[in-house]
Amino acid sequence: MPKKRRAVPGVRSYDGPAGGWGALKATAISVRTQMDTLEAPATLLRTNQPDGFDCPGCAWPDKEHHSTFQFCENGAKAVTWEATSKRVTPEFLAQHTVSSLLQKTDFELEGYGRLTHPLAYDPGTDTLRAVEWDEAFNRIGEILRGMLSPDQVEFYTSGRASNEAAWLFQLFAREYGTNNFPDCSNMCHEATSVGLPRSIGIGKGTVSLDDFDDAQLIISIGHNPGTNHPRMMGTLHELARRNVPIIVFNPLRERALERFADPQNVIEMATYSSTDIASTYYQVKAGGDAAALKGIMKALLVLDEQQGDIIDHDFIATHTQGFDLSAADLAATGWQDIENESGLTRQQLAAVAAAYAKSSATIVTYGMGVTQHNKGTATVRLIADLLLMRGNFGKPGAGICPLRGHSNVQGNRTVGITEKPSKAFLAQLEKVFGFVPPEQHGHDAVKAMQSMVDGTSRALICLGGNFAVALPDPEKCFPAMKALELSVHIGTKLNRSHLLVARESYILPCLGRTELDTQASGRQAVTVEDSMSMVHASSGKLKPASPLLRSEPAIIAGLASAVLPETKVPWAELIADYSRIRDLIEKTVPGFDNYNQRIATPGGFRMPLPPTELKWPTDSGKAMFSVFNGVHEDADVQGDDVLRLITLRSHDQYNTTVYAMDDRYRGVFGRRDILFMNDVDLDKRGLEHGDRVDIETVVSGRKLRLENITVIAYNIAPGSVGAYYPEANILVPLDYIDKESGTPSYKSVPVRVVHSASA
Ligand SMILES: Nc1nc2c(c(=O)[nH]1)N[C@H]1C(S)=C(S)[C@@H](COP(=O)(O)OP(=O)(O)OC[C@H]3O[C@@H](n4cnc5c(=O)[nH]c(N)nc54)[C@H](O)[C@@H]3O)O[C@H]1N2
Ligand SMILES: Nc1nc2c(c(=O)[nH]1)N[C@H]1C(S)=C(S)[C@@H](COP(=O)(O)OP(=O)(O)OC[C@H]3O[C@@H](n4cnc5c(=O)[nH]c(N)nc54)[C@H](O)[C@@H]3O)O[C@H]1N2
Ligand SMILES: [Mo]
Repeated sequence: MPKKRRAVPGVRSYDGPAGGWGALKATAISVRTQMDTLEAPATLLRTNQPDGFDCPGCAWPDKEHHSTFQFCENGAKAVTWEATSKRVTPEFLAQHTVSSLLQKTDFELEGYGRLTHPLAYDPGTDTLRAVEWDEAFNRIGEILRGMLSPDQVEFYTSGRASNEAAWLFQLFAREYGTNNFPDCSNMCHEATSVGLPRSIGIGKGTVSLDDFDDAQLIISIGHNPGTNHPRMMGTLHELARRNVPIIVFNPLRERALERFADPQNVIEMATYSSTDIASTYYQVKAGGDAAALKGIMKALLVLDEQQGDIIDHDFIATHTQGFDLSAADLAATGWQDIENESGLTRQQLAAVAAAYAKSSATIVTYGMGVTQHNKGTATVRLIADLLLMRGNFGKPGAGICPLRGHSNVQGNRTVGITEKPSKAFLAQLEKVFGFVPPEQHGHDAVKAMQSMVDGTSRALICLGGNFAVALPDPEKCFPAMKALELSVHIGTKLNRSHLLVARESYILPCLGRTELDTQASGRQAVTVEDSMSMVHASSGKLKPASPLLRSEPAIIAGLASAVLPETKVPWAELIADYSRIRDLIEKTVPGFDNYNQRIATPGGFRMPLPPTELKWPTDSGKAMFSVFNGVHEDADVQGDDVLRLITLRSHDQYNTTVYAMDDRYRGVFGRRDILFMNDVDLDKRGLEHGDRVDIETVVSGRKLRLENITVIAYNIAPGSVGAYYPEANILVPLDYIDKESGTPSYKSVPVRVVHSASA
């Protein structure tokens, strides 16, 4: 008997499939509220077309990049949000103090529209005032040259930056003298970038879109493609219609993984029908994936003993090392521990093993549900182990598929945004440019912020993003931003990190992907690398939001020229024609041979992926099995009343950018102050659907609290609760990280939930 529940404002169950007409309607609304509607159709149709721009929405690839326009609700939101006709003018800023703007929500701040002028903070009036570009560059140059050490400066990159911008940015910082490169990847897929090289020799996925045509089984762990990689839904939809099993592991029932109506599919649209996506849906506990993966592998070993021919012993002997140790550890791991930690039964995990044993080509896809945990790196390695056990590399239809975040986050890393550069890369920079780059490793995102908190880092230069809001623990991060001597933000829209002003702060407004970028040699294109390692060109056509905007490469060149009077890099020449930047990328980064020629073909080219040819660039030259100690995450907190908090994205947001206040598929409308909780956990606490609660973090010596949140009954694994990012970041301690990769454990914060004291 379903429980009778009280009505909660803005909360109602969503019974339809994901996608469908609701997606078309939502797109129409974002076009109407943001864009000049005359420009909208042409702009949206240029998304991911050969002569168009790369969609800033996500890093999922497109077939050949010249197919017909693929409708995507959240891609359209990302485009219309950038191509908005709203503007943040100097007049507006003169009337609003920075302190008053800080009282606004993230949604309101970006909602004011595009930045139009370079801005400097004026402490006398507490406002941002327009400045000339050269005034900003010169003053930033003076301050940076005055630092005691280049290592007092942090150079942050958000993964929307193009290859050209990112490569110039690392060149600038390394010529200046530091490897401090915090980047959004450190909060995202760092567990992949650290774990996969240890297992298979490279930190990237190994599948292409074509592999999905040949796959016989998909295992999807910890990602929500209906919202975050919507174009992937077309692929999953096709597979489901061909009866390829899709096994999902996710604590929440995500609607798009259950049922999806493809807006591309005329019949589904006309008949209001939909397709079931997941063949089986396992509601694993938050942080329970390692246990589940170990259970599946343990069951697979048993099957192999019983039936033979399940484990690919030939593949293991030829291509791998460490299998025996891994198998011994699996044998020693008890079922009771596996069941407790995963929340799944031995029978369920054995059923997955049986399905896996039947498939001759399997792809495992995964996202933040795997990486944002304090054993994220070790869990990524278990996924590789599972695939290696049946030789699922180097053949069609098989491999590993980490779903990247920002549309060019993978490319940023490829071209040198890393705090741990290889010796070979540094040597090549020295050879080509004749300056000696610093060897000492620098800071990742958490270390950069910790150095700002303890006062050793004094300046922050951000190529995009919203550093302080994306990181955990605003109670520590926000004051640290304000204590800096200098902060500089290259951005398109106002956000909170810009407003947490330092002693001196500059905001430098840049062109977005959709806009025309004209330099001395004419219209320019930039390049990006998608989740499947395809590199292709992107160029916008829209008239820039303001005549004063500069491109990201031009701004970086302007900064570098002002900071480094003796520079060895011909910055102005490079900006006149971006193909010269690409020539230099080709000279300094392996895999970019004939870069300019190869991006002239629609669809571009693929970066080298040795594991697809059964080559393993690990130390041993073989793929390496791993051993995951036990089944637990690091948090040393037990207790019946402790829950694991997952922080996640709503359907209407892009990271810290909130487009609107709805989360349609989860049935939440017009609000974000929500905690999702299972009925069993509600009952245990004497709570009811709609009650106001306070949430308190259990791991920290400090008191981290989020108060007066509405708890709602939701189909989420018992023991796990969910709340929205970035609001819930206040509950995530800055040092609560995966020690191997430095990634914050955004998806397994131990918390207690009680009736709100303020209700
Ligand atoms: N529209 C839109 N698109 C985006 C973004 C956006 O914010 N909006 N962000 C971009 C970026 S930077 C990224 S990194 C990606 C993020 O894309 P996702 O990886 O999909 O990220 P999240 O929304 O954080 O959701 C993670 C999913 O993991 C599940 N999960 C949480 N904890 C666990 C766990 O312990 N185990 C398992 N198995 N599952 C778990 C959650 O229930 C949720 O369904 O999307 C990119 N694309
Ligand atoms: N609690 C919690 N925290 C998380 C996560 C989570 O799941 N839970 N996810 C983490 C993840 S996966 C990521 S990737 C990070 C994201 O961290 P970031 O990448 O730092 O954050 P974004 O919100 O994507 O950045 C938005 C800002 O980018 C600027 N911008 C937009 N377009 C452009 C452009 O074309 N050029 C430039 N220069 N600027 C532009 C705008 O000013 C906008 O305000 O957050 C992390 N934080
Ligand atoms: Mo991300």
